[in-house]
Amino acid sequence: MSDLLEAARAGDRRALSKLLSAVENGVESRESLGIPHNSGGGKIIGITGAPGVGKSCLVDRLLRTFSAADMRIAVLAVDPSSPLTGGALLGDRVRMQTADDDPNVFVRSLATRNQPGGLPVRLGLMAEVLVASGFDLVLVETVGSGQSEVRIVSVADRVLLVEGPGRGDSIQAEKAGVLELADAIVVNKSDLEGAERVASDLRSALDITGNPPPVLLASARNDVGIEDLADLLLSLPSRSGASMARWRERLLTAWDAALLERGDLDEVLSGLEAGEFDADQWVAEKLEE
Ligand SMILES: Nc1nc2c(ncn2[C@@H]2O[C@H](COP(=O)(O)OP(=O)(O)O)[C@@H](O)[C@H]2O)c(=O)[nH]1
Ligand SMILES: [Mg+2]
Repeated sequence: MSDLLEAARAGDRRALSKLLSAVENGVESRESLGIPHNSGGGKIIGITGAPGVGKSCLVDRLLRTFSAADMRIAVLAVDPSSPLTGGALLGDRVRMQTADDDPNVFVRSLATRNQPGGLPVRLGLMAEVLVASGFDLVLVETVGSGQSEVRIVSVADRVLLVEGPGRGDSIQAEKAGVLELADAIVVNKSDLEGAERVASDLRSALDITGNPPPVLLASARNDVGIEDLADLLLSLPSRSGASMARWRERLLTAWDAALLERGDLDEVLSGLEAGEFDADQWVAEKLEE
């Protein structure tokens, strides 16, 4: 085991931050750290849903609840890159107020920097490093738009989809294919009108799948339904039937990572730009090798 991982396991937060940076920058790998492939044990939970639906507020409530039960919880918050700063937005840090002064809680924001699928290539390994560092649960909050909502299954053992009232969410999620992959759904903002309607619409839409995930109601604002949600997340079974879709996303993510981490990527891109070959041709050649 690397010294950093050992120190992180012993509760050294600076060592953990350094370790995560090393993983994020590709300095440390699964092999160098001796971390086994994720066996899907359920400790890594993806939290996805449209922007503004209340994911960060829910995560903050969950952190308090788990911490009060003396569990160690880590959060990886994936933010859209700001073209100006290239970094994470401040909002999530402000919202997750619990984080800074609670020894049971560790929060880290990550920028996506135009990664394919909207997720950082090494996000999965970072989450696994947190598990290896002794966290009982790792929550991964995604940007919640487009492909990242689906790609989260390549990283997370379980996926919680957050919905809210009044935005035609269920239809959106259906389009994005997230409904098919979610292991549980929480309709947040139950303090607002229309939340129960959204929940019952979702339940009836999902009933016909023969394999519906649980649909809960909660209000992060009023701290309602959070205990039930926390309990559910602790023993959430993987939804059967979502398995092939998961493996498909895992394969695509591994494929993207392999491509992006090629040493000759810049040359390939220049070749494409110069019209020396086209992308389909190049891929076909590599597949034959
Ligand atoms: N009424 C109501 N508003 C909420 C609730 N949870 C979050 N919000 C508000 O929704 C907005 C977006 O919340 P945020 O957690 O940042 O959403 P995210 O983009 O999904 O992470 C904020 O203005 C919150 O105050 C809730 O349970 N009820
Ligand atoms: Mg957020």
